Amino acid sequence: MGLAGIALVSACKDCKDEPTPPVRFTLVSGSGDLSGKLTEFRALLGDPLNLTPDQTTGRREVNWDGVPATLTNPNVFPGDFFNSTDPAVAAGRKRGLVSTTPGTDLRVSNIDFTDVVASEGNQFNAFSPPRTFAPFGSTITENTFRVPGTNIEATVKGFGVIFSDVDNANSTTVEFFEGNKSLGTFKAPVRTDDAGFSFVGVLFPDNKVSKVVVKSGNAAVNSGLADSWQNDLVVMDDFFYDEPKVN
Ligand SMILES: [Ca+2]
Ligand SMILES: [Ca+2]
Ligand SMILES: [Ca+2]
Repeated sequence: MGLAGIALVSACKDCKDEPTPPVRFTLVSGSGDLSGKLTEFRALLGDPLNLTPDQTTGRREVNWDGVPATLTNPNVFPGDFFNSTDPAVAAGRKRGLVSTTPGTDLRVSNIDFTDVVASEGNQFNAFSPPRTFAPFGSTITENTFRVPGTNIEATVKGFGVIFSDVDNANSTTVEFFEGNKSLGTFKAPVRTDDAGFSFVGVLFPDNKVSKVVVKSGNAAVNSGLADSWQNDLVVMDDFFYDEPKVN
């Protein structure tokens, strides 16, 4: 079972209005063998796994593995790749995800970023081989949602992400927003086995999540720093979210 909880979003210091009601959530997180955690989180998001636009239930997943070779390894990955609105483009690119970074670029790798951080080849792993994902010039990736195949802004109830090589219990977080209001920040657990994967997924039954800010590590993958507890380099693989909708 996931960890159900409530979080007080903001203390109302001097205001005379009613305090902000607690936010209900279900957290699913873990490291090591993630299979049970993913089964649990997929069930929370709902079935089926949607592969085409015009859906109202179920979930979406992005494993980066369908990204073409021309957009893999150079710093040219367009953050709206999985929200194409072009009728001529295949349905597989219409998943309603738009990612941006305050850094310089987004990058998809099929070689575990070994061309960037040579010493990390045996630490970064693809959960779904061969491709993984990371921001450059920053550790932050901001994710928003659209009705798949359109530019219509949408929200989700839940979002989860698999990380590779979390060494520091405070380096890697996922923060959820409803409009400008933070619904909470959740930490990824440190890696616990040779595969090195960690997962964080949170579902908010009463809220409309419009933005998910992922902080993967506390030093950018291309910082030139060696991976350490202090300068923890982390990459991402699979994303999971329920069908983006106008609620
Ligand atoms: Ca993958
Ligand atoms: Ca490491
Ligand atoms: Ca690391």
